[in-house]
Formats: sequence, structure tokens, C-alpha cells
Amino acid sequence: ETAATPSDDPAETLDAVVVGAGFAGMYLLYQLREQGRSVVVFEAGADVGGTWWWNRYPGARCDVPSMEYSYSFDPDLEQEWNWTELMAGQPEILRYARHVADRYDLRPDIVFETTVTSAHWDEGDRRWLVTTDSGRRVRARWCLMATGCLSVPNTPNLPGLDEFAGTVLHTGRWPEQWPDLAGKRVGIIGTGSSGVQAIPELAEQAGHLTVFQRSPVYTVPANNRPLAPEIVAEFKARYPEIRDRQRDSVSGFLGPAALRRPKPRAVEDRGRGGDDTGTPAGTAQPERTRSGLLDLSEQERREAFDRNGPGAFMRFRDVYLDPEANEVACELFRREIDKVVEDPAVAEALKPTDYPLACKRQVLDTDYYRTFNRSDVTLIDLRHHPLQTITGAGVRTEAGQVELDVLVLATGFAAMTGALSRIDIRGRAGRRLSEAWSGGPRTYLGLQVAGFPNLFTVTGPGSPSVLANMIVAIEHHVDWIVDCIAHLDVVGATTIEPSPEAVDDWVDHVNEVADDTMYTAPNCNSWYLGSNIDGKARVFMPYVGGFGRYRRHCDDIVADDYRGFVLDAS
Ligand code: FAD
Ligand code: N01
Repeated sequence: ETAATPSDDPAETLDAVVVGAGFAGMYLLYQLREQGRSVVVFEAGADVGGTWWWNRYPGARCDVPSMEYSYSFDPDLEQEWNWTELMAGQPEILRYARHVADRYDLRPDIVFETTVTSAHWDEGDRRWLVTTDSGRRVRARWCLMATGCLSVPNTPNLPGLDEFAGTVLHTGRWPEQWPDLAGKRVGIIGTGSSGVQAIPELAEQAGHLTVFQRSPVYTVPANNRPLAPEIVAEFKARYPEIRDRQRDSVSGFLGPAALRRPKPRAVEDRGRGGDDTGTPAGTAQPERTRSGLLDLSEQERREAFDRNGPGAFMRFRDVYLDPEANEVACELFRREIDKVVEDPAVAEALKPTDYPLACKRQVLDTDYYRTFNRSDVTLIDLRHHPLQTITGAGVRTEAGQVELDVLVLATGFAAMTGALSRIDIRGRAGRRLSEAWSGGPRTYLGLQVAGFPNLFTVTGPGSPSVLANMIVAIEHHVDWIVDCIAHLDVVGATTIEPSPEAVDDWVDHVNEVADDTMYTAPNCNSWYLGSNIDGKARVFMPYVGGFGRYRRHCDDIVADDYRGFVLDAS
């Protein structure tokens, strides 16, 4: 802790406690300070950056273009920072987060290596009493959860894991000092975004890499490359316009369309948000056509795939909505794997067959399929050779034992609710959040929970969050929250919380827009649905209706005197 950190008074009183110092917590701190409020931020990690502090595995990078995956709140910051690659790697994003912390002198109000363990609403005091694992107790009117959607790694209950004599590493908790893998026998479990990014890099570093695959993945080339100075210059010159279009888009970013001159839209179309194709948000290709894949002849479909590669499917809206179109795209996608992977048996094993495209978060890769042509990489298909147990020496499947020095778990996160469920949060009448959410998370706009006054969740379940460019989603939520807090002061209210009816209506709406998309197909099991965590309710958690539409909805609610919220001045 620095000298400027708030004192260790057993129950000091501040305006706000922020939990987490990733992009959300840092921006909250900045904005609350701008309003002149007293704030402390607690962060479990040893520095700022959140996701980018913890996920240091080889190959970690963002897959939203960096010129767009960055803060927009200060034009000077936009102008002075120079991204070097189209999609920045983890070290560069962490440097950016640190630059922001230094530039706005954020660290004095952040207490690192400190975990918030409980937050209890005190009805008499009308404040939250927040407690940390270091024994710190802070009373605050506002309790702001910037705890991250993907901040709690999921370590599955693999039999015998504790017996393993080698090193176990989780991609979401990769050590700062990378272990030397040269000559080592490395195994990896998990072929989601993290595994797909790590596998080509681990293959380079290790003596031999064995990939234990349960579900094959639909992954498309990221086409990452160095950023040309003229592209950077054009972005910087046009940032205000590009940011406006991001905020109005389906997924909070524009991708290849960013530097194209936008076509003027009809007046009645303006501000409706999104690309207006009716395609759900959250795909890696924000630009979509109105046309369907099924509108094309077989020849035209093949040509589209030959021209644009396996990512071609992302342009067709029916792929996201119509199982028949989806299966056509899946088949074309599988054909692409045959083109790259030399061993037909390996190619076959890498083909997803039992769930649709666009059901899980789209994965982007660099040289993923080609990696399986290496003689020092082995694929074990757990669908055909189930994992039996981890032993002291390695991993035993029905195909036999694979001896390993290092086992990497790329097994994902307790997403969206994991970090909140680890904190003992109690609202009015001592009601626990875990109880309120026992059937799945229930929020109004992903921002607030009924019965938990003055507690806000940044990019909480029920908001576009993980289906959008998250920095854009974070800035929107933080701005909304600090404006709301300022409004309460103006009208003389002390608390705000949603009515139970507003929560019910919003949850219904969140479900309704997700129904009949691939996200909720009966054979889709994703972390969006909580399916990766044993015992978690199957509920589609993010809002798929589009970021632009959601943002306008939030604006309308404010304009309508915070419709659905209860403000109390007593
Ligand atoms: P986080 O960065 O997760 O920060 C939350 C912080 O809260 C963490 O540091 C955590 O330690 C802390 N915390 C949690 N609970 C407590 C507690 N009880 N006490 C104290 N501290 C606590 N999004 C995109 O939009 N584009 C991308 O390309 C992209 N790539 C990603 C790549 C990876 C490998 C991962 C894991 C995620 C990626 N994401 C991406 C999502 C990413 O999480 C967000 O973009 C963004 O960084 C989230 O910021 P945040 O501040 O909301 O949460
Ligand atoms: O996690 P995941 P992730 N035995 O849950 C497997 C963001 N992100 O860390 O599908 C065997 O997607 C599991 O198999 P299955 C992004 O939002 C972004 O990769 O359950 N295997 C799956 O293959 C992303 O969606 C980037 O059958 C087991 C894998 O582990 C989110 O973070 C990069 C298993 C988990 O995949 C999470 O991605 C990285 C078991 N017991 C992360 N348990 C970008 O590039 C799990 N698996 C932007």
C-alpha cells in the first residue's frame, strides 16, 4: 500500500467502494474522482489490468481490433497511445492498463492483493459495510462491483488431479515468470478461446504437446498483423465519428467497416442501433448482410467460402437463426479443416459435429489447425477415448497413459456470476445474493438487483457485456452509474434499486431475444448458459439484443425518470 491509501480505521466511511481494478474498476475510480467522491478500490491481483494481469499464457491476445478495444473517454489518451498490432497481445494490453493507471494517478486509491469477502447492506446506516480478507472494513453509500465476467478460473473436478507430480498451470492464472517448457512433455485440456490461442505457442515451446480435446471448436483465422501507421493515423483523425458508430452498433465494434465511410441512413433508422439485420450480437464479425446463406446456390456458397475463408459464415444472418442454414455453414466449415489438416483421422477428430456454429463465443486463431500437422503435437479425442484419471505421471484415457511434465488447464471460467458468488453479498433484510440468484441471475439491465440498493454490477448478467466489445460496454455502464449517482444527489434521494416487476420484465425480455437463436439451441452448451459449471442453472446470461439497442433502452429509461427504479429519499 502507498502512503496515500485510506487509513486502516476499522470502519472508515467513504462515498464508494469499487471491487476490481480491471478496465471497469479503473474507469469507475477515474469518474468518481472527477465527481469529487471519496473512493477505495480493492483488487485481488497485484496490479491493475484484471483479465490482462491474470491471463499471461503464451498466445493471449484480444480479438477485437485494438484501435477499438481501448478507452474512448479522453481524446488525449486516444491520441497519445500507439497500438502496434491489429489485435494486441496481452503484454501490450497490460502496458496500456498500467499507462492509464499512471497517467491518471489511480494507484493511490487502489489497494492491491486484497480480496473483498463480504458486502452487507446496513438498513439503519443506509450504507454498505464492505469487508476484505485483510480485515479492512469500509462503510460506503455505493458498492460498485467491477469484478469481471471472466475473472474466476474454472478448474474442473478431474479425478486424480492432486496426484499429478508435474506442474499444473491454468491459463487464467499463468505465472508472471513463464515456466521454461523447452524439451518438456506438455499436455493441455481445453480447446476454447484460451486453448486455441495457447496451443500453437505451446507447440513451439514444448518438447512435445498433447492436446486433450473434449469438444472440437469452430475457429476462424484472426488475420492478426502489425498496424500500419497510416491506419493508426486515420483512426486517430476519425475517432469521434468511429466511437459514435461503435456505440450504435450491434457488438460495440466495427471491425473492417471502421474506416469505411458510413452510408447515410434514413432518418427513421438513425439511432436504432446495430446493423439492423436482426442478427444477434456477440459474434466476431460485426458486419453482416441481410441475405441468407440459403438464398445462395451451392456453387455460390462454396465460392463465398473459398473467397473469404471459414469466417465467411459469419456474414449470413440465417446462420445464427435457422438450424438448416447453420448446418450448411457447419459442413462448409468442416470442409475447410480438411484443406489444412494433413492426416484425415486428425482432421475428422477436429470437426465439431454435435453443436451449432454461433452457439458459443466465436473463437479466432493464429495457425491453430496447421499446428496439428507437426510431428511433435498429438491430438487425443476425449469423445472417443474418455479421460479416466490423472495419475502421478500424466493423463490416462481409454487410449492409454500419456506421460507429462506439465499439464495446462485451459478450462475456462465461472463466467458472469462467479466473482459475485464468491463474495458474501447481503441486501435488505440480510437476503443473500446467492439466494436471490439461486435459479440464475436476475437483474434490471444487468446493472442492479431488486433488494440490493445502491449496489451496481458493471457489465452484469442481463447486459450485453461479453457479447460486446467490453471496453465500450464498460464505459457505457460506468457513465450510466456515475450519472445516476449524481442524479440522486440532485433529487435528494439516498437509495436506488429496481422494482421486482422491472426485474421480471427485463429477465423475460433477455430470454425472449435469446430464444430461437443458436445461443439457446437445445444442443448448445456454453458458458453463456452456465453449462460449464456443475449444478449451475441453465439460464442465458448476457443480453443478445444488440449493444446499440440496449444503450438506447437505458437512455430511454433515464429520460423517463428512471422508469423501473425506486428512488428513496427517506
Ligand atoms: P476484469 O478485467 O476481469 O477485472 C476484474 C478484477 O476484479 C480482477 O482483476 C479480479 O482480480 C478483481 N476481483 C474480482 N473479485 C474480487 C474480489 N472479491 N475482491 C477483489 N478483487 C476482485 N473482451 C473483449 O471485448 N475483447 C477481447 O478481445 C477480449 N479478450 C479476452 C481474452 C481473454 C483471455 C479473456 C479472459 C477475456 C477477454 N475479454 C475480451 C473479456 C475481458 O474480460 C474484458 O474485455 C475486460 O478486460 C473486462 O474488464 P473488467 O474490468 O470488467 O473485468
Ligand atoms: O474457456 P471456455 P476459455 N474435461 O469455457 C474444456 C474469453 N477469451 O478460457 O466445450 C475436458 O470457452 C471445454 O470443453 P467443452 C472469451 O470470451 C477470449 O477458452 O466443455 N475438457 C472447452 O474446450 C471466451 O469464450 C479470448 O466440452 C474440459 C474448454 O475447456 C472465454 O474467455 C481468449 C473440461 C473451456 O473453454 C472463455 O474461454 C481467451 C473437462 N472436465 C478467452 N472442462 C480472445 O481471444 C472444460 N473443458 C478474445
